[in-house]
Amino acid sequence: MGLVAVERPKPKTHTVIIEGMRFQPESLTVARGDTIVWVNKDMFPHTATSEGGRFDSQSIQAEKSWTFTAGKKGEFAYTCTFHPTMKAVLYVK
Ligand SMILES: [Cu+2]
Repeated sequence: MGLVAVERPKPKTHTVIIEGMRFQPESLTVARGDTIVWVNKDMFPHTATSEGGRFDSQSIQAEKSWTFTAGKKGEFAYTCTFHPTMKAVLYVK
């Protein structure tokens, strides 16, 4: 009887494109430890700000990006504080 080795999946990197006043994809599911990169393709700043305060990119300038590593399970609705009609959800499993 040996020890059962449980392989942890390697963390992945996911990309959310911000373009045309939208987060793409609007719904993203990641695993704990994964990294999410928001890339602003618009010509003006946006933010990725979770409603519960879990994460806040602050202002992401045009052609810039912001990286967040998901450390906690949950469902995180987020928005852009400059454009409250922009809505998306990050699910961390
Ligand atoms: Cu915005």
